[in-house]
Amino acid sequence: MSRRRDVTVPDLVERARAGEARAVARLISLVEDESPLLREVMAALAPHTGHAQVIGITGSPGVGKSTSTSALVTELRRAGKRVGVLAVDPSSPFSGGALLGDRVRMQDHALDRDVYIRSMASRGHLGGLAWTTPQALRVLDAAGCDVVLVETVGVGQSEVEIAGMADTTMVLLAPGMGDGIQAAKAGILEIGDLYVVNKADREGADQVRRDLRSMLQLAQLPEGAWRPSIVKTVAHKGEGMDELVAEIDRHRAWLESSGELERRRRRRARDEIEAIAVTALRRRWGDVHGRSELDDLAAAVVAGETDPYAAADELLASFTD
Ligand SMILES: Nc1nc2c(ncn2[C@@H]2O[C@H](COP(=O)(O)OP(=O)(O)OP(=O)(O)O)[C@@H](O)[C@H]2O)c(=O)[nH]1
Ligand SMILES: [Mg+2]
Repeated sequence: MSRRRDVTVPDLVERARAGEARAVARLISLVEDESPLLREVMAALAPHTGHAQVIGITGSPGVGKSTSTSALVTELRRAGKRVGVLAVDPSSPFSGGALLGDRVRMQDHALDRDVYIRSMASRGHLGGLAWTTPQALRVLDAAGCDVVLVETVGVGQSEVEIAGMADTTMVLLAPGMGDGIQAAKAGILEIGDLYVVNKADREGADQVRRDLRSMLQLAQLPEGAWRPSIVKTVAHKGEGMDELVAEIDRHRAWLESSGELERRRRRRARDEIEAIAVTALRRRWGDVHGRSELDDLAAAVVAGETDPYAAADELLASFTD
């Protein structure tokens, strides 16, 4: 009965491309719902992608990612860019919930037609973050965003995954959060193109910067490699945002001149194809829905009736049947 059913994919795509927020929202919901329509959606979007600059923003809980994102949006809007914001919560199966606070921090932009803000959950999805985020990015890209900011809280593997999806990855730190040690532990020193010491109005910001700089200097970089820069900001006052945008632009120019942009995008497409293929394989084997062929084979391996290699062969053979 619902009118929604009457909406066709070409119609939705056309409206999203014209910048209609509701159509964009609907397409991203199709991603979240793992809709069977996605195949058609992605085919329709493909010719219109490749324009958006994707910037990943990560860091420990509370460092100021959402506040910085909002301040960056302001700065990018001043430069006349259309901006998409994707807040990905890697720990929640529900969108909106944990990120409600973000909406409040983003309300400056709520009425701006050239800003599209969306929270997205990823847990509970068959392919997780690796599967949902790139597809949502395609939607925003095709919808005409010049820049898409992807905020993810740095827990577990999520920041490394997001870094793989972004052209430029920004890692936020703040004084008083034991970030120096945390940084080394979580391996964030390998993923940042830009490091932001936020809450520079607080004591200890210069120490964080010094610690970070000396840790970054230990890295052996090949000739011509990008040397990550460090910017100090006070996000809720918008301080340092002009410098941050200048560094983002400088990194962008390096990405293009070095050929790294193309390399990153190909690697991203590779990961995306892999995530879709692996998801399809898992679904086929019933990995998530109750008893499956995989369970049966596992039981056989435990019982010594077969070995893992033979079992894997059997599983793959069943896929090509
Ligand atoms: N003093 C000071 N406070 C800041 C600054 N930037 C953000 N805050 C405050 O820090 C708190 C956390 O900011 P958020 O932007 O929500 O941090 P977040 O990293 O998005 O947090 P999660 O999404 O929960 O991981 C808020 O109360 C902000 O107002 C800053 O530069 N200086
Ligand atoms: Mg946040």
